[in-house]
Amino acid sequence: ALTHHENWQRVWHNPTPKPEGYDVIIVGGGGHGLATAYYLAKEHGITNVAVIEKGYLGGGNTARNTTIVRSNYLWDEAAHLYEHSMKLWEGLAQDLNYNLMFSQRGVLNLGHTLQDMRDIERRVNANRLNGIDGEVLNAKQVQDLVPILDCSTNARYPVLGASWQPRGGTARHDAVAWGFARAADAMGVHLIQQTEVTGIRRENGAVTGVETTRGFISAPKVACVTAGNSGVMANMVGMKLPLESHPLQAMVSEPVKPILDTVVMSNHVHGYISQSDKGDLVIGAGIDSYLGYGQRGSFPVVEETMAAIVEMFPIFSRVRLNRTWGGIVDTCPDACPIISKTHIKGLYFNCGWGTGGFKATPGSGNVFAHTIAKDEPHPLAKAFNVDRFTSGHLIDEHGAAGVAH
Ligand code: FAD
Ligand code: PYC
Repeated sequence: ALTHHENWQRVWHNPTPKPEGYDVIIVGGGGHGLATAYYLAKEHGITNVAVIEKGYLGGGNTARNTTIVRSNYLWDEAAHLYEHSMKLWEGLAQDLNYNLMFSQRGVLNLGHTLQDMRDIERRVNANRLNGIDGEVLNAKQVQDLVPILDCSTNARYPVLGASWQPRGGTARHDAVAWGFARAADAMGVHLIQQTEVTGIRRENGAVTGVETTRGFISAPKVACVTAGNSGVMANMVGMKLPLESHPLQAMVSEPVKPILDTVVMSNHVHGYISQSDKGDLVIGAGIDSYLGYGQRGSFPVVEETMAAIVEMFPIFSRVRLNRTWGGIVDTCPDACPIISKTHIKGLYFNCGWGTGGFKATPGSGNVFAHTIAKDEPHPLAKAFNVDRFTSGHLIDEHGAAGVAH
C-alpha cells in the first residue's frame, strides 16, 4: 500500500553538519537525547544544537522497550524526578502536537510473599507522602481489576495483593522519539543520523567538539545520552563510569482481541505484560546476566519469561509469540541514573537509566537541558550527580526497578 504514497513531506530535515559547529552537541538520538534538544530550544532558547546519532532516531532502547510509564519510586529524590516526568507526560501530546498514544491505564506491581506486601505498603505510603497516587490492593481487588490473572490460592506463587498506580500506563515509544524530533527540528535543531561519534576532542581541560565518521564537529558543550554505550563514550576521555551494560529482552505475541486493559508487573515471578492498541501482548523479561553490547539476548531468558507469564495467566498458554528482541541497558549500582557535569569543562553525561528510563524520557530531557544550559544541575538532578559514588549518597531503587538486577 505504501508504494502509492510518494512525495511524502519529510517530518524533519536531513542536514549536513555545520562547518562552523554548534553551541551544544548531543550524542545519542534516543528519546532522552531528543527530549534534551527539545527543551534546550524551547525552555532555554538554545537552538544551535546538533543531535548526532550513529543509527536512526529512536532505534536504540527507545524503540525496544515495553513502554511502561509510572512514578512510584521509593526515595524522595527518585520519586520527585519520575513524578516530574509523569506530569510532563500528562501534557506532552498537546505540547508536541503529536499523538503519543499515552494511556493512563494503571500499573499493578504484584506481591506474592509477605515481604513483597510489606515492601509494597512501604513504597505506596512513601509515594502518597510525596503526593504521588498509589494504593495497596488485596488479592480480591486485584482479581476484580484483572479477571484473567490467576489469583487462586493454589497458584505456585499466589497473588497476595499489589500496588496500584492509576496514573501509570503506557505510551507509544516510537512516537515519543518522533514527536520530540519533529518539534526540535522545527526550532532549528540539526538531527544528524548515520553518524557515529568516535572521539571527544579537548583542549586545556575543556571540550572542543567530537570526532565522527563524518569528520570533526566543534562545540564547547558535548552531552552524552548514549544509554548502553555510555561506558564506551566515557572511555573516550579516560573516565570510568559505574555502569554495566546488559542485554534486556522483550517480546510480543500475535495480536489478539482486547483482553488486558492495565499493566501487570511481577518482580517475584518475574515478568510484565500489557496489551498494545494493536492487540499484541507486550511482554518483558529480566536482564541477561552477562555483559555485552549485542542488541540480542539468550533463549533461556525468553523461555523463563514465558513460563512466568503463563504461570500468572494460564489463559495465554496457547497464544503464539511473534517476535523477540533485545536492547542494551546501562545499569548503575543503585539502580538510579547519572545526570551530571564531569570534571571536564563542557562535558555532560545522562545515563544509567538501566531498565527503567523510558518513563523518564520527558523529565530526563527537561532537567538535563537545564543542567547543560546553566552549567549547573537542575534541582531535581542534583542528587543524581556522578559524585554520589564517591560520597556514598546512593539512592537505592532496586526495589522499585521494574526489572530485577
Ligand atoms: P537510547 O534510546 O538507547 O538512545 C541512545 C542512542 O545513542 C542510541 O540510539 C544509540 O544508537 C546512540 N549512540 C550510542 N553510541 C553512539 C555514538 N558513539 N555515536 C552516536 N550515537 C550513539 N523503561 C521504562 O521506563 N519502561 C519500560 O517498560 C522499559 N522496558 C524496557 C524493555 C527493554 C527490552 C529495554 C531494552 C529497555 C526498557 N526500558 C524501559 C528502559 C528504556 O528503554 C531506556 O532506559 C530508555 O529508552 C533510554 O533512552 P535513551 O534515549 O537514553 O537511550
Ligand atoms: O521500569 O517500569 C519499568 C520497567 C518495566 C519494564 C521494564 N522496565
